Amino acid sequence: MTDVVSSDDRSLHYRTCPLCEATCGLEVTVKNETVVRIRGDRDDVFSHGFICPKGSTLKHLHEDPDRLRAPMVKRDGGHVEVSWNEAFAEIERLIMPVIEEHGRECVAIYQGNPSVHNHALTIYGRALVSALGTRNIYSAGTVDQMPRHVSSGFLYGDPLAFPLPDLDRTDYLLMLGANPYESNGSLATAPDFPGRLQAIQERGGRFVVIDPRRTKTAKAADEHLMIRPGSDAAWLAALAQVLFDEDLVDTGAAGEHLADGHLDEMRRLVAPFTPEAVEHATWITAETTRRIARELAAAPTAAVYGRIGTNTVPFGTLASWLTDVVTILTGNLDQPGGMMWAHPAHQPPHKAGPGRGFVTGRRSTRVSGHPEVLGQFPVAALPEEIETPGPGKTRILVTVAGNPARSIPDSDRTEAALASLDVMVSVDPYLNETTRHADVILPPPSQLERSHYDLAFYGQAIRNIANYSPQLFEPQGPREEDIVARLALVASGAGADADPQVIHDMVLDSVLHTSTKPGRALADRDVAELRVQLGDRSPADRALEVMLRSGWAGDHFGATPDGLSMELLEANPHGIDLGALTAQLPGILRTTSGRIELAAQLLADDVARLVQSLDEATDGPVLVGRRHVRSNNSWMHNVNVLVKGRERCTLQVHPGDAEAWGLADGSQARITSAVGSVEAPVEVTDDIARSAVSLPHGWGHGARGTRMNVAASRPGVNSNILTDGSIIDPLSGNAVLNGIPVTIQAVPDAPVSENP
Ligand SMILES: Nc1nc2c(c(=O)[nH]1)N[C@H]1C(S)=C(S)[C@@H](COP(=O)(O)OP(=O)(O)OC[C@H]3O[C@@H](n4cnc5c(=O)[nH]c(N)nc54)[C@H](O)[C@@H]3O)O[C@H]1N2
Ligand SMILES: Nc1nc2c(c(=O)[nH]1)N[C@H]1C(S)=C(S)[C@@H](COP(=O)(O)OP(=O)(O)OC[C@H]3O[C@@H](n4cnc5c(=O)[nH]c(N)nc54)[C@H](O)[C@@H]3O)O[C@H]1N2
Ligand code: SF4
Ligand SMILES: [Mo]
Repeated sequence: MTDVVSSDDRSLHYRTCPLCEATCGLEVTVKNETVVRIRGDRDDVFSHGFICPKGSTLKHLHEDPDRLRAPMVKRDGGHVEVSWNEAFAEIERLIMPVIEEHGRECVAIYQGNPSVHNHALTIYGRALVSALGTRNIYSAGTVDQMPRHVSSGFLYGDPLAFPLPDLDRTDYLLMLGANPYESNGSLATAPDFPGRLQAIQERGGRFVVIDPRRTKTAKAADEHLMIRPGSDAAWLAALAQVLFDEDLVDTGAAGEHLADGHLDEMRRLVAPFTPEAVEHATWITAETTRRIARELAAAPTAAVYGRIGTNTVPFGTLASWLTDVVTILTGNLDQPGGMMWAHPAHQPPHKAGPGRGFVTGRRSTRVSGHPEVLGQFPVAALPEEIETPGPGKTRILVTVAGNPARSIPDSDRTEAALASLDVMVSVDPYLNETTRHADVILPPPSQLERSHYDLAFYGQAIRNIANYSPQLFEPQGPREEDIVARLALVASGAGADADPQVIHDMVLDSVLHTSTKPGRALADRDVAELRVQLGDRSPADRALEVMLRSGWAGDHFGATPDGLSMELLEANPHGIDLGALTAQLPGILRTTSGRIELAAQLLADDVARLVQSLDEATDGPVLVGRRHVRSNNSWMHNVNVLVKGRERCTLQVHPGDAEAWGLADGSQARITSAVGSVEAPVEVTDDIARSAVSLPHGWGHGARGTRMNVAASRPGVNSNILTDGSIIDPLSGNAVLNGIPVTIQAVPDAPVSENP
């Protein structure tokens, strides 16, 4: 029973919040087709009533007058509303001649962050990419977590198999470059992350935060160490060095799965990183490094968890790898209370044995030769691919749920590149800094007008959970999968009038085909027989139904009667808890050896660069980012209840630096990097390390041609004007967004005008 109708015509609905990775359960009260209240669902099996200030704003997003309800087409430099048929006809008219002249290598796609918070886009993304017929694939993954994929790919053979901190059972959490008190957690889906951290302390455990800022999370921690931005990899290597040097290595049960000789190779690789050798480069004293290594080794269970601050730096992949190395050396991999893998309901059971392994660099970018990773190119390289003439130049760009004009490095260059495209098409609900460059904008229904299942985030949740939310309101336009299907058909050359059902059938067939492959639970089943068993649902939900029913926890279309089905999920609107994480070794391994490749070659090869960095650490100011609980990257600044109050887009400066640079709290500073310059109001605070400064990302609104009126009234400045797209982590192609060298100057007060 999803809906409860009370006496005064109010009805209660239970939905999972799709806005961040925490997957909180919401209780939505509706009266007369209008949302009158949203609060945390106290009966949600995972979030138990927790909610953040963004959760209740699904109402505001749904009702936002600036949210696009009809497609927009560019006419005479501005955007005008058109019908859906006209929009697709316009796309066909614009793209086909360019494709005919330049071939499909002139097409590129960028998939932004909300496309993994939306199962329709997750399921239909591949169909769109294959219809576009291009290998120029970019996503927000290369301004975010790609290092974690690459290190997991090399270690375990599967780039999606990254271990998660077992927060609810750990005795000791070492957390680097993450601030879950604001972000609510990432690559570790754990609603009420703050509450789970407090619970570690309440049961006598400890959590330690490594961050150049004294964040809210750091303030709650038992210990906080201010680290030099970008140096986590070196510091983690030092922890490993101490573990070897002091004979504290005990790999525990995971030890038997390590590839032969790799432990010795690891010892050799980290040997140069003595605590003394990394002291200057990391700002952490040798004594402290030794103590933390000993604490990790002594703790009954410990988890080492790194996020944005460890990923979006020049050694992102090494830092990500070394978090797992320290985990393994202390016997905490695949152990309750350590780092464990989720096993989401929709996945098949794991099978032990050698896999296909993980490779990168099967092709490379045209201009700078950056290797492909996970089938993608680094998005930091997108602008140069658009600018640089010659065969293969990007002329057509499709963006889906992304705002690269604010989220990728070097925004001035990025926006100039977007403006120079032959054709740009965006699937997006807002006319924002990116979509203002689009020839056609296709707006999806609101979050309340679609169903929701966290396909991506249950794969990285700290418990195995299944929770499905039906749509609350009937969509006012086509569903997002219909939009993507029609776009795919136009792009494939089938024409603007082609029936999207063709794509829906293809997507469903492909999911059915996968779930009936040899070795799968449904291997001997007839696809036609399964198809008729599917409910009368939206196309994306039919594909989801196959995935859920064929997964390890599924009902296998009747063969496992107690298993998950859509009916069972609908009958459990607060979710189904499939339990704490369980040991997954060795079945999860997909390396060619079937073992953990602890010292995989490409990772080992990059260590020389890390050794070299120890001598290169300079003292100049560097810029780091930050998040605030009331923001969500670049796109929720149009919600008044979230942006009202004190200015949040400030440059945080340490009091000592402020004095040296002639800055006062509330004054203006000019921040200049190798690629750009911005001015921001100064916030003097000792919550930031000396010689680091911090600006949040995702601001810089009010650009000409955008239609986000609230955001334009509180524009802030865009920190990505300062980040440099030519500097990336070479193994993952991930952009460097933290530790940017900058210079800071005081901006003299504007002269006070004499006239009233
Ligand atoms: N300097 C700096 N830059 C950063 C970061 C940083 O820490 N520092 N963080 C990086 C990270 S981690 C990320 S993930 C990226 C995010 O990068 P992006 O994904 O490019 O940007 P977002 O700001 O998340 O914008 C999301 C877009 O999707 C639209 N949207 C929202 N919901 C939907 C939907 O359901 N369907 C569709 N079609 N569109 C939707 C919004 O209107 C918006 O245009 O930014 C990165 N950029
Ligand atoms: N409210 C809110 N929630 C969000 C988002 C949002 O924009 N707003 N975005 C969502 C997304 S897309 C993501 S990916 C997650 C990110 O989730 P988190 O990783 O938890 O996000 P941040 O708050 O950016 O935390 C990164 C921390 O790293 C620190 N840092 C910077 N450089 C370094 C360094 O070199 N070393 C170390 N050790 N620390 C460093 C920063 O000071 C910052 O405190 O949050 C998600 N949740
Ligand atoms: S923490 Fe994330 S999932 Fe939970 S209410 Fe806030 S935005 Fe939604
Ligand atoms: Mo992200």
